[in-house]
Amino acid sequence: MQVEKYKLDGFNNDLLADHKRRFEFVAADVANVDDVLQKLEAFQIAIPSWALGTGGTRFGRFSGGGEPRSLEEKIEDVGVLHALNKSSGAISLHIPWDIPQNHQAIKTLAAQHGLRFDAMNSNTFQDQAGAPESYKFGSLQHIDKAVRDQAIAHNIEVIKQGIELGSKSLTVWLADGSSFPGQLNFRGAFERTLDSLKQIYAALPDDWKLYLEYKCYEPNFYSTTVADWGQSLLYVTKLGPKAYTLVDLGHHLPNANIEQIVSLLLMEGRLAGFHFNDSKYGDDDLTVGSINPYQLFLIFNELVEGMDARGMNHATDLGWMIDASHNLKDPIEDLLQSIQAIQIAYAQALIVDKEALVAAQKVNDVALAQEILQKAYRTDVRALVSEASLRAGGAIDPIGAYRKLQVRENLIKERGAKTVATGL
Ligand code: AFD
Ligand code: MN
Ligand code: MN
Repeated sequence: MQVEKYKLDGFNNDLLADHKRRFEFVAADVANVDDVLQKLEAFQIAIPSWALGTGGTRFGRFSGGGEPRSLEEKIEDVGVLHALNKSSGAISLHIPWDIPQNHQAIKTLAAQHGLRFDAMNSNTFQDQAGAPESYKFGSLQHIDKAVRDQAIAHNIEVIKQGIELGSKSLTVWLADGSSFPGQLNFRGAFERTLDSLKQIYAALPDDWKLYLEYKCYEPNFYSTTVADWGQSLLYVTKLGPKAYTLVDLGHHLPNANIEQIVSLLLMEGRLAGFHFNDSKYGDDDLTVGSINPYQLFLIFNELVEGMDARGMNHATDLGWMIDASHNLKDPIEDLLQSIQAIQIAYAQALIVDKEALVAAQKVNDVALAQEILQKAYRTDVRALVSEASLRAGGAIDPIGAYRKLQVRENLIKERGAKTVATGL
């Protein structure tokens, strides 16, 4: 399924006059509008291969029609997203949910859609058919060296797959931990995990990064071996300069100040990047910005401030990815909504009057500091996001275009109404 350019142009033409009016209205108020548009155009958010099918919970899964049945079809779906918003120019694979058979052919297909390969994800939280060892009691932390060796070898294999595809990073998320007091010696688990990670780190090419993701609970319910940013930072600091801490927005205890975590990780030069999602209760994996868009804006405000303080390139120096699950909505529509929410928060952070904020902070003018942040947050920047998409060759309204061009109906015709995405 390809989004045909002439159809997209026809769709845009119908919206153009209205869009121009809204764009000029907001642009008149934004001093750095060209800079904002350029940064929005450059900003690409990777799509994980596991987000293209309907997700589920441990109680059930209600699959949708036209789900991708192979890695090739997942790449095509990301191609559709990217054609519509010009901001989804990368895909992140999960081994062994995706196993590329012919790397060159997969790379060529991705390039045809304007996609590159983002971080590679290993999987030592599920047992694979035929594997001699089980991860029931952990992987890199396991008391039995044979299990640890199997998990280490798997991660090294994932690096090799990534090298073939031109990826530059490995994301390690561990389900390791314990569900009952007394089950595990915390220090022993840490030391074994660190030793295993060191062996994986040693296999990283020089221009690669290792992202260590933390999560406070689940699937283990008493302790997690990489539970929070402090623990992740401890591991990555001991590993070396190619190791970084990855923040997944859903992996914190309630009310955690994620924007402060981000600021300090950036200060230390140890922020790997993001897995974006939103949540009400835990690792809910809901659409980005659907529950707490103000928090997302505050996070982006710290990201922009911290990246600028270190002279970093917003688009390329950190890893940006969505990690959400779509249990109710069409996954492609959900992803389009998530990307738009990220772009809105980013644009709002870019228009914060930083000089005025610094001046207000210097004299402890708390009310003014809040006014400055909320002025940016309350600006309707949607027309800026649309303009960036239009200039890059995408849609003024990506979800509107997706519906108008009947993409899902076409995918169902091609793939069938009863399909289940691979890897889910
Ligand atoms: C699980 C984890 C984590 C990870 C993903 C892929 O919670 O978010 O990134 O699996 O391994 O959802
Ligand atoms: Mn994640
Ligand atoms: Mn998660």
